[in-house]
Amino acid sequence: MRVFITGVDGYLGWALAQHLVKRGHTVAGNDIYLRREWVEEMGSVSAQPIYSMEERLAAFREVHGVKLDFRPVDLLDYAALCEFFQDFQPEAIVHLAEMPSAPYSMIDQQHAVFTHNNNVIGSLNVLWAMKEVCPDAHLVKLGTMGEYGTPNIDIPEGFFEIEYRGRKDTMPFPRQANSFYHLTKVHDSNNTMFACRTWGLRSTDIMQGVVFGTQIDAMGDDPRLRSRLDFDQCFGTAVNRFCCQAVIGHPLTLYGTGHMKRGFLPMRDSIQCLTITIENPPQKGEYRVFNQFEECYTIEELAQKVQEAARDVGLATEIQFYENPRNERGEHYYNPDRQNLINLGYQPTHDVVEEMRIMLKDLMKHHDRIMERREILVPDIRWDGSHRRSEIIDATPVK
Ligand code: USQ
Repeated sequence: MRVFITGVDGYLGWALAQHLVKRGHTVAGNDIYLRREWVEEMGSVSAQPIYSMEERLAAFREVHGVKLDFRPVDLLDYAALCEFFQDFQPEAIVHLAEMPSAPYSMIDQQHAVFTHNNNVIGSLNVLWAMKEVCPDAHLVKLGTMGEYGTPNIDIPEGFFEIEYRGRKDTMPFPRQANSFYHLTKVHDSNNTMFACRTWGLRSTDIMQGVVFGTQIDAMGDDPRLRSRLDFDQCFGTAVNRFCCQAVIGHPLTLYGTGHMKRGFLPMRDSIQCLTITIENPPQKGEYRVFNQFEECYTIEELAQKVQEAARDVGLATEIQFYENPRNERGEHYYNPDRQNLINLGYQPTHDVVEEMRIMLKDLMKHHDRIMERREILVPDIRWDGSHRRSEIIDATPVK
């Protein structure tokens, strides 16, 4: 199949491109390296060194034996996007080119507006380009579990049946996003659902949990093929940050109660799920939603798993509670479904601690890169706009 990946230089895009060519697909993609710039803006770097796109593309060809058809096209440049689609004629489009950080979108007015413009307009351009150039292609759009928020009832996959004043209907499940970033994903979902209904496009909206991991099998040992791995407060997700912290002996930074519950999945599961989705397209005009995660844990349980994995590789790690810079529920119910992907053959990784051991061993090689930037590990972007470093609220290590 001809698969187009927007954001192919990113954390998931680069891994997915390699996995797909190994399975015999033809891959093209765009990127304008914004992720590299944003992480630099945060005063950070990828813990795993990443190479220039030229070096990455050369390694891709050398190791995988095929060319990745790449252009540095901005999704906001509609004419260039249409031209690329016209030349490549994609059968599937995996849309990963968005600003993915909740804290980044909450820095100030400019960052909130940038996030909305980049994400919502970029995604709208993808929908229009599909309508104009390749209306039969399947859009695999990366949403987020964060679209649903943390309601006090079970979370279905996109839709639920509701009875109200004696009448029944199947409706989109309410979205209660908790950052300007997560809200862009809600707006994208609405635009995509509308485009499917109105123009007959087909799409799978992936509500993905928090991803972690340093590698997938397709990358092999060539460092030029490895993915980036961020640990700053904006682009480092919880597990990736905790593993980097463990490597340099920094306490694991648990925010607030540590009881916030989320769905997590290793990168290899994320890539497995995206591949299953691509290879099992929906009907024309269909808009379907898949919740994508391996299992749900509290952040404290997660930190304890990192602590266990760190112990296994010889690292002593403490957990510390910090004042929560975010405005989110500290205690809540959380029970989302994830049956759709299982029905299509998804086999969740069950040894999450083993995955963390692999990550820690990869990251230990880059101890000094993380150590040099240890001051950025404590967050200071607050949801109320009053930015200052968070304080430790309970320095007692968790048993
Ligand atoms: N957290 C800590 N300590 C840290 C970092 C995070 O306690 O050092 C807590 C946060 O307060 C939050 C939870 O861990 O309660 C998850 O935070 P995160 O930064 O790992 O993930 P989040 O901001 O939710 O966003 C990430 C990705 C985003 C994706 C989302 C999926 O950056 O692109 O959409 O995960 S989900 O969380 O399911 O919405």
